[in-house]
Amino acid sequence: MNKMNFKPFSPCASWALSFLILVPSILSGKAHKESPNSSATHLKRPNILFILTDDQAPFSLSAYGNTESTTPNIDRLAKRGMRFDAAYQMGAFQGAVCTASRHMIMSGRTVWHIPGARSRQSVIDQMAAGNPRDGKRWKNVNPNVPKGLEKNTMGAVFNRAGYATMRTCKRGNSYSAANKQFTIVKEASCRGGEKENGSDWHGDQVLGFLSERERQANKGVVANKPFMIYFGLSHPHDPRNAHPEILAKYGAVNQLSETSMLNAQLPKLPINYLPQHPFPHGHPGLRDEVAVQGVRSKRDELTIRNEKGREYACIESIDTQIGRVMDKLESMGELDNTYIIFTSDHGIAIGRHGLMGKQSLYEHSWRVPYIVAGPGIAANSASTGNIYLLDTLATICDLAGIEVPSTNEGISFKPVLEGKQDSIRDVLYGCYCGGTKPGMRSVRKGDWKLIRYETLDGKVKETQLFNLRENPNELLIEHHATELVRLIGNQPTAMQRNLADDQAFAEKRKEMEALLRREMKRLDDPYRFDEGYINRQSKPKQKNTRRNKKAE
Ligand SMILES: [Ca+2]
Repeated sequence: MNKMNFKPFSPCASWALSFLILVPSILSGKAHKESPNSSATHLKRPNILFILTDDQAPFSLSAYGNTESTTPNIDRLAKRGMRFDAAYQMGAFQGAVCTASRHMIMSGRTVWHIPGARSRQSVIDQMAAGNPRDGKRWKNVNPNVPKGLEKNTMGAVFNRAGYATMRTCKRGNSYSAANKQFTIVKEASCRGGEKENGSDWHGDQVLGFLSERERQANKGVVANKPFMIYFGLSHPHDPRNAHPEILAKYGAVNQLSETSMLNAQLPKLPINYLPQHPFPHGHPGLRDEVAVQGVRSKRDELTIRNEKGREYACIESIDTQIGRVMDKLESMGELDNTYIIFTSDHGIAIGRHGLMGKQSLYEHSWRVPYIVAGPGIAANSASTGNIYLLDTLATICDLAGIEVPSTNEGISFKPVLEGKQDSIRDVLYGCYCGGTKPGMRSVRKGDWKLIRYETLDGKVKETQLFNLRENPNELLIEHHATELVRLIGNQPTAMQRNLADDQAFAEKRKEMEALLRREMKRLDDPYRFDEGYINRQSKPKQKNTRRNKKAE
């Protein structure tokens, strides 16, 4: 067992008790289907089950084309509903991308309008004072963050609407004031390799809530309110300790040893794998790049393939929990009246582009998986329409017939779910500046995507331009090297590279740069490129720091 995760009296230990309580319902086996003539179902307000994994790229799922991971229950969910191929999280101004993302999910607000974000005026003031790294002086100066925002977040909104609300999730790196708004809260960070301290614990909490609801309803003790469940899981965020029997399927181990060797069962290297990123990404000593258990700074084939195996094993455990909950809903006759959303707080690299973490704006980290199933949503459908994670609150309010809070800035994509509209927005903006400023920004419109970097006191200035239709994996010129072509087994096409410096695309680059500037302004991004808002005093750190250790 991993020492970091082992807590003798962890809430995870209550798994055994929960299991005993749940045994009768599990033993009752496959449940009956809801009666098709239950017209009352259509009059009932719908339930909401929001499933959020931690650090998961869409490409880890067979619903998104992965042929190596096994996720029968998420597949089943995708077959019941709609898959989104352009779902994104807006970004982060801190190493803990989780934290910013979860603030946006809970509040439906854009990235520079959430607690912790800096305002443009504060950046200008701090620059004028010559003290841009004074963290204390950054706080509480953003007029774009409404006071008492937590009262307009997911749990609070659904409580007011008469829903029974419940939340399970990892601890920390989220929006604690919003988390407390749910009526029932069961939090623990469960990233162990055993049932007691892994994803099963989160599954047990949801099953416990549903079983209790069933018991109460049978007794007629309480009115049968609709429910809103926030089903968060702690994995596949590292440490990716997985059940040994599942790991074996993927040829992986929780701890590599000096005698460990490559084997055919291990997942392949990602198609956009690189042994290192071509230039500094702007966050020296970042925890996710240097301190992930079992990986550290290593990017060799065995380390990356083993870590992919650990990731897939963790995802398979998550999938099992989703299956248990779906089966339970079916046995209770609630499945057909429940909107189920499956997504993650952001993506993750795990060897892609030479990176390990999620602190970049490549598709693997900027994008998220997003699947919605429920009443009125066409089965086995897909949408290429752009959505942000922060559109979730507006959408589930819309689906439930609840008024969207005035502080919300997201857009309901219910019309897309109903097949009435293809998309709700044309342009997507992304940011990451947890390290040196102004950091990196991205913009996407149609097939075109631009990423701009200005980091390390302006020493790094890079621009990438991709045509995602031609180059969905954002392959770079480095991927054309003979040695890598041989290793990965993929020969990139001529268009599969960064097109930013190609004269043939100079106009497109200009257009995308202008679009990015407009988006930065529109969204109150406190930084600008080429305006000197660069921290001249910062010194690149070579070693991990205590502050960065917290980055999740
Ligand atoms: Ca995360």
